[in-house]
Amino acid sequence: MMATERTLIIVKPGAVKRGLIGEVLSRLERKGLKISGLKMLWISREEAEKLYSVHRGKPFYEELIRYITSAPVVVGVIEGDDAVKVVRRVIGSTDPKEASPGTIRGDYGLSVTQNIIHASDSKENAEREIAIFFREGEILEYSRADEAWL
Ligand code: 3AN
Repeated sequence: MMATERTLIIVKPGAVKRGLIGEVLSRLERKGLKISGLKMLWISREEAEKLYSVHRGKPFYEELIRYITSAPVVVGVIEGDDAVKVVRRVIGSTDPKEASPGTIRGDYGLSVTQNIIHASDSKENAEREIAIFFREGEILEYSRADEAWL
């Protein structure tokens, strides 16, 4: 059973600084996923702590917070059938050294901290993470013209 879902993505600071915003968003678009919310912002310490609350106490936690707050990011709400799973497949494994070529992480780097893009790992986390960065009015309803062909 297919179900339209939404998920949160974050184009991370390293990808923004490397000029990869368009490339990353383009890969999600060409897969047939819909961008229903999008903004550029500089994540605050408080937002970063909320986003990564499950990682608090882990050895890489401080580095993660420092990195995600080090430069602007692009946050997006991505919609589509089974979007949570599909987006994570397009992105690839957490460790870019293990991520398959053809995935975003597999094609653009080697560092597990600076791994280009974040995406929610469950529907529940997607809703929690979307609420950190978006008000409902900022998420827009429309159809893609190619929807019937995807
Ligand atoms: P994913 O982003 O694939 O869901 P998580 O949720 O396990 O992966 O980890 C969140 C973020 O924490 C990753 N995107 C990565 O930047 C960082 N991270 C995860 N594991 C490590 C690690 N062993 N060393 C350094 N950073 C890590």
